[in-house]
Amino acid sequence: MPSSEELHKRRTAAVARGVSSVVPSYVESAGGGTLRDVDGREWIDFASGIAVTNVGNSAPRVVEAVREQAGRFTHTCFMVAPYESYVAVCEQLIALTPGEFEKRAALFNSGAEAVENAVKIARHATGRPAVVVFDHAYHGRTNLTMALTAKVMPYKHRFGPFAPEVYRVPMSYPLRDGGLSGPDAAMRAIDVIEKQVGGANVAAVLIEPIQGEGGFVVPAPGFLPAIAAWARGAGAVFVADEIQTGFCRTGAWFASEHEGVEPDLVTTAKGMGGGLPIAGVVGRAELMDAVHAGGLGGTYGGNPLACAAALAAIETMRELDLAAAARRIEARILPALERLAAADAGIGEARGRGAMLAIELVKPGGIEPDAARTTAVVRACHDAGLLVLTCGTYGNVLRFLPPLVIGEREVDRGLEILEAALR
Ligand code: PLZ
Repeated sequence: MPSSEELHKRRTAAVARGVSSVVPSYVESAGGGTLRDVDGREWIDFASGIAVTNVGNSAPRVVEAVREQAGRFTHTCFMVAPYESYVAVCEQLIALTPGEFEKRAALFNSGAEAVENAVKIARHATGRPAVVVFDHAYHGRTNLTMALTAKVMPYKHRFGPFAPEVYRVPMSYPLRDGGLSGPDAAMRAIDVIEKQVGGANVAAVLIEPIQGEGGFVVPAPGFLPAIAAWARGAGAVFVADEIQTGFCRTGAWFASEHEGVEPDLVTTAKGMGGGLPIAGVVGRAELMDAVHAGGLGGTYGGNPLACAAALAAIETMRELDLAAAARRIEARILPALERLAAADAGIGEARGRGAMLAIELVKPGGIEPDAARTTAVVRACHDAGLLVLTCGTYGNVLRFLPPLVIGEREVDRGLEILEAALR
């Protein structure tokens, strides 16, 4: 097998520079909570391919289901000749998302595509144009979702013009808004919506219940319910983007549950497919069914291999109770992060839920972001074999997203590496 160094040379000559990688090592195999590279090094996986391999890499049920499906048929296009597994995945989305009301679902290929379709559905159902999003939000890289995403570098720089009728309002960000309460932060956002957009113009309010790329920002308690209640009152569709938070990641099937919020629509992807590309929009039947027949779709949406993988991943999450596993990961990692934060004036906060945890690095004595130290710590982690990612508008958040099936030994080893890297 070629070495990572050789592969890097080939890559530079073949792969566009715009597509970059976090580590220079090329993967040979992966499973559970580790990856092995082509140079024979083992990595502890605190990334899960950006919150995707919740059930682990090559989870046995997923592998078996994909293999079995590949032998029967690989693609017909659900819009041409339908098959059961697509329907079954929609049934699972309906059963697992919050809210006992009547729902429908539709399947797509990527998170961005799910978000685009949620906006299409909300606009169609309400007949209104405006979409409200939040500071630090991340919703994708397609044209509409770039407009919905907050951060310019690297996501939007020189890629405009962007889609119109997108309005950004302040987020609840306890470390950075002076500890504004959830309801007060919601009032601040609602005031901007009412004064600058107008409730009657809003098709959708779109929010990540815990922000992902934007910095693992957990809004203050009461923020999400207040925003959802306002949307209901204004006749706007409340859309929870659970693409990163969904499928047991935060210790519940969906993060909206922690605040008792029942979104009108939920977007899902990532963990849903156990590593295969699949995404969904699920929510109120009257909204989903408002769209005319033929108005939603795509060649590959709900591809049979991806549906087989999703059904197997969901079964694995149920059988192994991976929501509980995520809570156990939180119980093991978060106190350790809090101890590190207490001893290090450069850690502004340890936060997160379940297996979606982070520390935000700041200049000692205040909350000025420390991106340089974040980069240095991440590099030291990589040198020592711990795969971690950064995030945040200011690039100063270290995030921890282990597969939910990771072993305690790997978690503890990962924390040791992190602690040494911070030193
Ligand atoms: N909504 C909340 O987290 C994807 C993006 C990585 P796609 N997050 C990882 C990168 O740099 O491209 C994401 C998300 C939330 C939407 C998306 C978009 O999902 O499957 O990447 O399109």
